[in-house]
Amino acid sequence: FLKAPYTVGIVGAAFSGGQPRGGVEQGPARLVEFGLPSQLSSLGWNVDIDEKFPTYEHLRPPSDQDIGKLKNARYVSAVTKSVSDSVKSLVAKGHLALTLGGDHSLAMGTISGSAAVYPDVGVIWVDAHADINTPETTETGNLHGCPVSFLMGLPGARNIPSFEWLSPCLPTNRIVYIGLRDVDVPEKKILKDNNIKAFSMHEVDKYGIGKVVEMALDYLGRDKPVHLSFDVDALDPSVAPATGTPVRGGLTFREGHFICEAVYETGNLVAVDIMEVNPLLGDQAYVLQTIQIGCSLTRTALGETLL
Ligand code: Z70
Ligand code: MN
Ligand code: MN
Ligand code: MN
Repeated sequence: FLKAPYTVGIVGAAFSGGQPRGGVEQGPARLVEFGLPSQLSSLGWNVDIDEKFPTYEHLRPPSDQDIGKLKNARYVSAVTKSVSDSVKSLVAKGHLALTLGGDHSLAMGTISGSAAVYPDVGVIWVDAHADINTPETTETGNLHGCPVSFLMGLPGARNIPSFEWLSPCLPTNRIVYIGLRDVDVPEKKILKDNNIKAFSMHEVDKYGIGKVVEMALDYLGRDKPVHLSFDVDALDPSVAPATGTPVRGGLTFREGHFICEAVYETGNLVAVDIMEVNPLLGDQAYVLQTIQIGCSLTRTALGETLL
C-alpha cells in the first residue's frame, strides 16, 4: 500500500484534552528530541516532518461546557478532525502516517483518516484499556476512553453534538485488541454484544504473544491494510511507567516489540499511532525509559530487526 520512495509522515499530535492529566501533550516533542526522525532515516525511510508541531491552541474553543458527561468535546472534535485530515492526506499519498500522541482520543482522527483511504483497514489496538465507552456508558467523561465507539458509530455514539464530521468508519469486525486488563463493566458488555475480537492479558498468558498476534492477523486478513494503534500503557508499568493510567500485569518489553515486528512483517502497514507517553509523570529515569520505548516500538514497527 505504501509507494516508493518509502516515506513516513510524522504527525506530532501535542494534545491532552481527551483526559485530565497535563503533560501528555509534550510526548511528541520529547520523542522527536530523543532522535526518532533520524533513527527512522537510518532505517532507510524518507522522513516527512514539520518539527514545529501545532499546539492546537488555535483550535481551543472559547468555552467548552460538558456535553452530557463528555469533557472538552468541542476541543477534542476540532483537534481530531485536524489530525484526521493530516493522516488521510499522508495515507492517500502512499506515505506511512505516524502519529505521536498525545492522548488516545486522537485515534478518532488517525483511524478515520486511514479508513477514509482504505475502508477495509484492519486496526490492531494495543492497550490496557478498550477505549470503547459511549457517551452514555462513560463514567469519567474523558474522551480518550471513547474513541472506538465513536469510530464504530455504536448506539449512543452516533450523531454526537460537535462530532458531526465523524461518521462511522470502523466496522466492529475490523479491530483486534491486544493487552486488555482494565475494561469497564459496560465496555465488557459492548465487546461481548458486538462480538469484538479481543485478546486480553489472559489470552497472552495462555497462548503466548506469537500465537495471539498470528490469530489477530489471520482474523483481519493477511492481504488487508493495517493500522497499529499502540497505547504505551499496554506495556507493564515496570516497562513504560510514564503514562497517565498505568495498570499492572501488562505486556513485557519483548511482547510489545514482538507485536511491532509481526505487524511490520505483514508489509501492509499504512499507519501507526504511539500514544499516551507523558513526560511529566514520574522521575527523570522513568520518563527517559518511556521515551526510549516509544522510539524503539516505532523503529520496530518500521522495520528495525534484531539481526
Ligand atoms: C476508563 C475511562 C483510559 C487510557 C484510561 C479509562 C480509559 N475506561 N484510557 N487510560 N489510555 O475513562 O473510560
Ligand atoms: Mn511527502
Ligand atoms: Mn488507550
Ligand atoms: Mn490505555
